[in-house]
Amino acid sequence: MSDTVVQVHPVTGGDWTNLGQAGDAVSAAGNVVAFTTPESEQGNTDLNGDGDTVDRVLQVYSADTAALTNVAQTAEDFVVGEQALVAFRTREARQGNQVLNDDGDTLDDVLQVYDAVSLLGSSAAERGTVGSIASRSFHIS
Ligand SMILES: [Ca+2]
Ligand SMILES: [Ca+2]
Repeated sequence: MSDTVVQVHPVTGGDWTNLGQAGDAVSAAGNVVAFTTPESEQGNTDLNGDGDTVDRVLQVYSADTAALTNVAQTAEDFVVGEQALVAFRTREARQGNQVLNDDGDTLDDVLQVYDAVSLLGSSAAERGTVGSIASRSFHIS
């Protein structure tokens, strides 16, 4: 089996950057590239820390900082917004049976948002925040 690997290239020219990560879905806006890495294609690495290697885990690359961040959350699907926000859908059962929407069960798909740059400020501490949308769950069939 061959793996699909994420590479990025600035539209203004320059060298390719091989992120060294498998990816099966990619979305980009501005300088932010988001993709999901199947753990099974990344050397059976547990990227979301739930003890298995069967998940597709969201990772985000910022061309501004050349930083690759493992968001460590499974993502069924995702979209990158114009202001470096990545919205994604996490199935609680795949995220180590974590309750992500404060309802006491692990049956839901929960919308989460990753702030790749930070709309709140520019300090490193404010970047990379993952927020769950509590008490909202939705199912896409
Ligand atoms: Ca895992
Ligand atoms: Ca739940």
